[in-house]
Amino acid sequence: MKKVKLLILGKSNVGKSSLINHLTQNHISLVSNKIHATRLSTFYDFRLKDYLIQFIDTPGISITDNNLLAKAMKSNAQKHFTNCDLIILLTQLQDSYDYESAIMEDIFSSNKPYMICVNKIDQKQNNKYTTLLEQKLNTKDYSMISIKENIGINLLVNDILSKIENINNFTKYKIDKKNDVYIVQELIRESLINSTNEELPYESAVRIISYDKQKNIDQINAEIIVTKENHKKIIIGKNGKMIKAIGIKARKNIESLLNKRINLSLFVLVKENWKNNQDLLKDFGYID
Ligand SMILES: Nc1nc2c(ncn2[C@@H]2O[C@H](COP(=O)(O)OP(=O)(O)OP(=O)(O)O)[C@@H](O)[C@H]2O)c(=O)[nH]1
Ligand SMILES: [Mg+2]
Repeated sequence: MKKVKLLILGKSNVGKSSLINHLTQNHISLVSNKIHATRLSTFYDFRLKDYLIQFIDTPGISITDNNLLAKAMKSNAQKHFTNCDLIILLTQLQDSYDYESAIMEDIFSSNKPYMICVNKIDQKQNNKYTTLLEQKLNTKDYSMISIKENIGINLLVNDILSKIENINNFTKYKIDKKNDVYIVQELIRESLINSTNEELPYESAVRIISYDKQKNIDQINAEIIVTKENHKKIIIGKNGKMIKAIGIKARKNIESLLNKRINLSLFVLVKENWKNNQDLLKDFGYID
């Protein structure tokens, strides 16, 4: 079976991870209404006719942040330009397409086949946005979808298929051995960021410290890393109530994904400047 690497790019919050979950019919990639949700480029398989599509989810790149974490997220997405066969630029109906036109420059220089797809058409219906998009991106060739309302998805899949059928040489890039661990790590972080508010989702990270695969039940130990003592207090909660809830939610999602029971132990740690700590960012898989 031919393996096709499909890179999904786009601004934070446009629905890149949601699209992967929808197409793979699995809760496999972290989804959140908080911006800068995804931090890792992880791979997810999807069978389409004679092809195995390997979606590459990417973090929506921040243009304003300048710490090592923001740079790592950017290069995380960019390194896959050379390691993919097809690119989907995902966007939405909005007032400005400056971000997308900047990404289009990178897509053009990669010389890879690409598609433009507009998500969340359930939210706004105004020609002014599509006119703006067509002007800014200089094209009328794009698909319109709503993942939430399941609109336009079959057409998008057909478009993907016809693009793939025109590709002659597929890239041989090998997926990181730790991909499965990173998927679990992101699902724990999903539970964490969807249970917390204000700056906490952005000030925290998750690291898998051990992953012991057993016949009946896997033991996973993970650390939640935060920048301040009071964040630690919030995450643990009164009598450990909060961390327990975060663990239960994450465990349920991981178990249904793996189709196996797991035992998940979470520990909270304060590391003030983790966003600029190269070793920690490496441990999280954010940099090579
Ligand atoms: N209304 C509406 N909301 C959607 C749709 N698709 C996704 N969302 C929501 O948009 C939010 C962001 O979705 P994500 O999939 O996490 O976005 P992302 O592009 O992966 O974001 P980053 O990981 O931060 O780059 C979530 O709250 C989704 O539920 C849609 O078609 N319509
Ligand atoms: Mg995402």
